[in-house]
Amino acid sequence: MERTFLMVKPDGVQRRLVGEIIQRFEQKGFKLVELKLLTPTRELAEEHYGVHRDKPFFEGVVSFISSGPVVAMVWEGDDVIALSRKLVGATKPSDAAPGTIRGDYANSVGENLIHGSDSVENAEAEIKLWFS
Ligand code: DGI
Repeated sequence: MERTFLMVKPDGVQRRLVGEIIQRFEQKGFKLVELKLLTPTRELAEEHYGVHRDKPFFEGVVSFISSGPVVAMVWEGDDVIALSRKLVGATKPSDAAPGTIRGDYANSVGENLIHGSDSVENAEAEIKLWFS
């Protein structure tokens, strides 16, 4: 059974969208196996987005993620990594299809409500980083 790491970002918590977002994954048939509310330290945010360290938006994304409470979660199910990415939707607002979380609720590339692991390797690393 596959597992993935999902996180409702600070904008999702502030906009009271936690319940709506969780409901979508429950309705899809996935199982919630870990959940915690925390304000990530800068160090944790930098490690989480380490792959983007050289990108111009790195500082912005790190500051944003560590700016307030997030809901960190582990979800389980068949093909949950790829299917979650479909429920989340594309990063750019102009590409995020209606019916996806970002397509329905986000209009900014930076403040896009939710993170979802994009590969088995990253899911394992992110679950370890956030829940060990
Ligand atoms: O996996 P995603 O969250 O869809 O996207 P990603 O892994 O390519 O990027 C991680 C986060 O970094 C993304 O959710 C928002 C931010 N980001 C990515 N590309 C840009 C960006 N932020 C800004 N401001 N501009 C970008 O081009």
